[in-house]
Amino acid sequence: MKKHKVAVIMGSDSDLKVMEKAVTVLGDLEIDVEVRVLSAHRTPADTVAFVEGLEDRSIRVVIAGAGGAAHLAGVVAAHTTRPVIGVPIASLMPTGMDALLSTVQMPPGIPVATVGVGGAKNAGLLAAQMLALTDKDLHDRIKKHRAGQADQVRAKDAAVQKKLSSQ
Ligand code: RP5
Repeated sequence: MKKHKVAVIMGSDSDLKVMEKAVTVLGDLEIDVEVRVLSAHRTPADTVAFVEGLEDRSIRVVIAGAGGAAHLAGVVAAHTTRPVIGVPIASLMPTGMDALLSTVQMPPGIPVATVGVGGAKNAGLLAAQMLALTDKDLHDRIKKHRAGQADQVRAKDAAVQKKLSSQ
């Protein structure tokens, strides 16, 4: 078993194509992930039961993605003091503006750290950075991940330079 555990939950299986980006990056950073479809309005009792059992299952951060009137992250945050990261998903409105405002505009007292529309990868990275506050090995893996990203940008830069210089 890995050292840390993060829950990645979503309002519908139609959100999975976005939310699997969080699952992938957490796996790359060697963090255990529990993935669930839980709806704040279609399965409200299951959602609350899931959140109430978080601490017993050693889940330290929750990433919650939903579209439309996206209240899943806020409902989860209301039932736990574990940090909750919200991912607004473009589903009912093509821009995702409905989900963005529903997730980000939490009234004072119950915070949800909201990433951009469809920003599940950043949600995974942010969860990892929270866990890395007390884990140097994980911190080192995050630094390595960033270095790999920088190498990819440099390779793209070199390719663009080469292409333009041959025109
Ligand atoms: C929300 O409604 C879900 O998060 C999803 O983004 C949206 C549509 O759900 P489905 O009709 O695809 O199940 O609750």
